[in-house]
Amino acid sequence: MIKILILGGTSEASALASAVAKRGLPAIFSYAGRVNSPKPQPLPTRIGGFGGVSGLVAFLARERITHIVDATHPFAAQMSTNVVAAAAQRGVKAIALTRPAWQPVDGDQWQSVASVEEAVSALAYPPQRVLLAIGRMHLASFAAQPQHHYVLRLVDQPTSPLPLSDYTAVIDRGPFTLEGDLALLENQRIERIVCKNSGGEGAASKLTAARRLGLPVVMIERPQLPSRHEAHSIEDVISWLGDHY
Ligand code: 3Y8
Ligand code: NAP
Repeated sequence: MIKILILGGTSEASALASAVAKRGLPAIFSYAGRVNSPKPQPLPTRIGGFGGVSGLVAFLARERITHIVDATHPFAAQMSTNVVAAAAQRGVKAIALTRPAWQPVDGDQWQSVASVEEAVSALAYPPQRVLLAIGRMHLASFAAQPQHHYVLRLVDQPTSPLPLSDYTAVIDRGPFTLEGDLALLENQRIERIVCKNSGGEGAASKLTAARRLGLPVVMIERPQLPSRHEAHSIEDVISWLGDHY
C-alpha cells in the first residue's frame, strides 16, 4: 500500500499536496519549522527536523512510507542530501520535485556568485541601498559590509536583534507580485538586489522589477546536490507515483 512523504516548503510542494489530497493518496506533509505559521496543507502535516539521516530512516519505518517526494527548495541542500541517503538505506523510492534555475534575459544585469560569502565580497564598494531578498538565515554574513543600508525581506517579525546595524525590515511572505516588487524597489530606493537562484514563480517578480528599473542583481547560484531522480512538474510526480500503485 502506497504512503507518501512530501517534504515541503515551496509553492510546488503546496501544489503537489493539493493534487495528492484530491486523489485521496495516503500522504504526510512535512515542514522544517522555519517560520511561525507555515501555510496549512490539505494533508496530515508534521513540523520539525527528523534528526538527521537516522531520524529520517526511523520515521520512514515507523510511518511505513513507501515513496518520498523531496519538494524542498534548491538551497535546502542538507535535507535533499539526507533524503537520498535515507531512501537508499530503507529501499524507499524517492524523487525530487524541483524547478529549473532562472536564466538571465536581455536587460538583466546579473552578477553570478557561487555562495553567500561571494555575494558579501561583491558588495565591497561605496554605500548603497541594498535589498537582501535571501530570508533570515544568512544575514550575519553581510555585517562584513556595514557601509550599506540593507532592506531585508523577512517572513516573520524578528524576535531578537538582527546581526546588522543599518537596515529596514520588510515583513512579507511570497508568492510576490510584479506590482508589489516594483513598489518595494521604488519606495525603498533600492540600488542593488542580492538574491538566490531559487527558480519558480514565487520569487521571480523582483527580477522582472529589477530589469524594468535597470537595477543590478547579485545572483547566488545553487549549491551542489547529490545526483537523484528529478521531476520539474506536478504531473511528472503524479505519473511517477502512479507507476507504483
Ligand atoms: C517554512 C512555508 C507556498 C510556498 C511559498 C517558493 C515561493 C513564497 C519566495 C524574496 C525571496 C526565500 C525564503 C522564499 C520564497 C515561496 C514559498 C518562498 C524566498 C515559506 C515557508 C517556509 C519558508 C522558509 C523560508 C526560509 C527562507 C526562504 C524566505 C510557508 C514562506 C528568501 C528563499 O525566516 C526564515 O528563517 C525563513 C527561512 C528558509 C530562506 C532563508 O534561508 O532564510 N524560505 N518560506 C518552510 C519549512 O518550515 O519547512 O509558510 O509557505 C515558503 C515559501 N517561501 O506554498 O506558497 O516556492 O520558493 N522563501 C529564496 O527563494 O530565496 C523569499 O524575499 O524575494
Ligand atoms: P536545509 O538546510 O537543507 O535543512 C536543514 C535541516 O532542516 C535538515 O537537515 C532537516 O533537519 C530540516 N528540514 C529541512 N527541510 C525540512 C522539511 N521539509 N521537513 C522536515 N525537516 C526539514 O533546509 P533549509 O534551507 O533550512 O530549508 C528549510 C525549509 O524551508 C525547507 O522546507 C525548504 O523547502 C524551505 N525553504 C528553504 C529555502 C532556502 O532558501 N533554503 C527557500 C524556500 C523554502 P534534520 O536533519 O533534523 O531532519
